[in-house]
Amino acid sequence: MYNDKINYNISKPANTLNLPIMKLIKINALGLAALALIFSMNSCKPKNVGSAVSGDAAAKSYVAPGKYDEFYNFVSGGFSGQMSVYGIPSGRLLKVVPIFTVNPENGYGYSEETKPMLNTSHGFIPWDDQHHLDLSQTNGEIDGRWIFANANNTPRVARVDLSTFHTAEILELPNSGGNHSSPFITENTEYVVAGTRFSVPPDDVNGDVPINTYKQNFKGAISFISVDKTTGAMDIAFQLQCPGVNFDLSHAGKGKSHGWFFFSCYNTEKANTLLEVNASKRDKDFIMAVNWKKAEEYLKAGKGRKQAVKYAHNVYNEKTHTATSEIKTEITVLDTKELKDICYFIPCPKSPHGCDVDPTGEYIVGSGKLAALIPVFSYDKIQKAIADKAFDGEYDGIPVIKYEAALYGEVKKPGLGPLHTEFDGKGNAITSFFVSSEIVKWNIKDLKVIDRAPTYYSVGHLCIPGGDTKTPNAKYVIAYNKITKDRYLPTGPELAQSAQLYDISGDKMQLILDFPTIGEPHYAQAVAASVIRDRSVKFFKIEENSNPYVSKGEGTTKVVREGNKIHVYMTAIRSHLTPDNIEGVKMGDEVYFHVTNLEQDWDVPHGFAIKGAANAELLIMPGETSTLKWVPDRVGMYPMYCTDFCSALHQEMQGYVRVSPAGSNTPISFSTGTNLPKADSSGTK
Ligand code: RUQ
Ligand code: CUA
Repeated sequence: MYNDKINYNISKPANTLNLPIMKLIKINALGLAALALIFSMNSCKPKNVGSAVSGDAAAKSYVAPGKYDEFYNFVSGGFSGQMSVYGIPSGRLLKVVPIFTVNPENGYGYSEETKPMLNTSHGFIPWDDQHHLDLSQTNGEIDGRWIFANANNTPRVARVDLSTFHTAEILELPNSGGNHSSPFITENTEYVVAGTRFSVPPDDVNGDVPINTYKQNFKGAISFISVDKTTGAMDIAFQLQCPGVNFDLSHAGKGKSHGWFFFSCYNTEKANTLLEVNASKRDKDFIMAVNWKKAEEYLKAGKGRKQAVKYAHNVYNEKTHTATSEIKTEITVLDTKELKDICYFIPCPKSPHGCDVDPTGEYIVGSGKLAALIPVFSYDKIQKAIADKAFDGEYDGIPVIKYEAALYGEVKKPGLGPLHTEFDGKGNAITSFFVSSEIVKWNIKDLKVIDRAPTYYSVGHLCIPGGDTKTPNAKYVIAYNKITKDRYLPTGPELAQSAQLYDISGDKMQLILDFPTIGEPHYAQAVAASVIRDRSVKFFKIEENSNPYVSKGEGTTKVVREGNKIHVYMTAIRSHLTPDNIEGVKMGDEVYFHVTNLEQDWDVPHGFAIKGAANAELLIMPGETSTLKWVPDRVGMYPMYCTDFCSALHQEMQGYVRVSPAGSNTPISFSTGTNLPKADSSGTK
């Protein structure tokens, strides 16, 4: 029946079409081989792709030139380390925000002011794998202030300020490896949580142990990061030490379940090799329910243990336009094995991935990557099970709630390879299915499938504006796909990363647009444009600029030698740099160009570049000061210029730096327009 239904409704990748679902339910060694086969054959082309988009689709996603989109869509960049921002429904790319990666386009991570943002306890790390984003909330609704981002590889959480679209803060996480279950927030942004994907020996014990001592020596950690209500400043409030499973994803309770957090866990087998097989042995893994209000009580009662660790905390200051990095050395850890009633395990079939909570806070959906059904758990039943001690023993000292005691019901035969679920706020859920390449809408109350639509191909994530808040805005769902295959013009071995937009305002989900994305998209967030757009900073006030190297007018520009360091206090305004003729630089000097953009107008950045700089350009916002370090490598004449087409005479916005041999007696001099070099008065030391 299941197969009949899909055959009838949609075109399926041929290789997965005829696989009897029963084979998938009993996973044994053979079943695993079959699954491996499906996962590797997931990208075949449905036969009637051309008919998948109907006639009025173009009109639905059309936003006329000069008109604004209705929604902002913030999309994680995966291995690009960036976040990109699109307009919905047009799919137009509005901005790329570098977070965990250097960006030569605007000098992030290259300018002296922004380098500290990428500092870690391992030193400067210019890249990461950015998977998940979460918009800040107040009372369970998106408030438009910040968006949080995770870094998987070198565990970090970032906060991006949505008035500037700048990365404002980055916090490294100790005791973690592969910060995947992150950054998920509570309904008033009290906390951002970050669960470790890899369990590892804690940072304060000797990690030089045989890998096969995993079961004895490896621990899981979940960080609760507090967020200051006014400034957004982050801090590790406490960490939970947990059994050595792998935390995958999570979501906070909301409404009635506010005070709880739910985490999907896999590798409850505690395997340390060939996880593909060894972490798929148990019939059920877990969702871990965390009572964080209880954890707060233990913390207040002094039950935490201080642990010596090392982690970086980087903060960007919009007044000095400068980041600072501090290495911190202590956190407080709560041991969930000793401290009862913080954590409970709920059995969840087959390596759960997405862990999603519906808008009412009552239903918790676990998506087992290898499961042929979707279990829906009930918050009320979980509470009752805890009160009744309806447990199936313990796992590492933590009670395991009986599956039936926590279960509201199962969505039967929804599709293959469920990953993520979003909610429409009208009592329905939409789940992505990687293996069967489709999105499926089902009713939360009766658990019946209502509609399904194919994706091209192998969908990972889904996004409904506000889809994980108390008040979803269910006009669209956006699917973020893992494979595009034949959907775009060929571009060599790698094809465009892609998203697809569906209109879900009617009974049937309707595909209306394909649009490419930057990097591999994972979690995304969307919100009505009105929540964000009026908060936008238009320029930085020059009188508030407290960068130590600012020049607030051309009269204060200067060139100062301090030993072999030369500081150029420079300004940029349409259409010249001041100074634009500089002499007296010698081989062996390090030159710092501190460029202040004097413009006080929206959207007038100036750029700065100089020949031979082993660095990116600067892109300096109006009212901002930014610094480029340059070490000339040979004697001669070096052109410099503005890189951003800022005015009709942008091309004239240029100048020269003369570099003389070490030991020459060319004095420091600088000028603009006079051709009369003026010697530096503030001192050649
Ligand atoms: S997670 S595909 Cu990092 Cu993308 Cu679910
Ligand atoms: Cu300034 Cu071009």
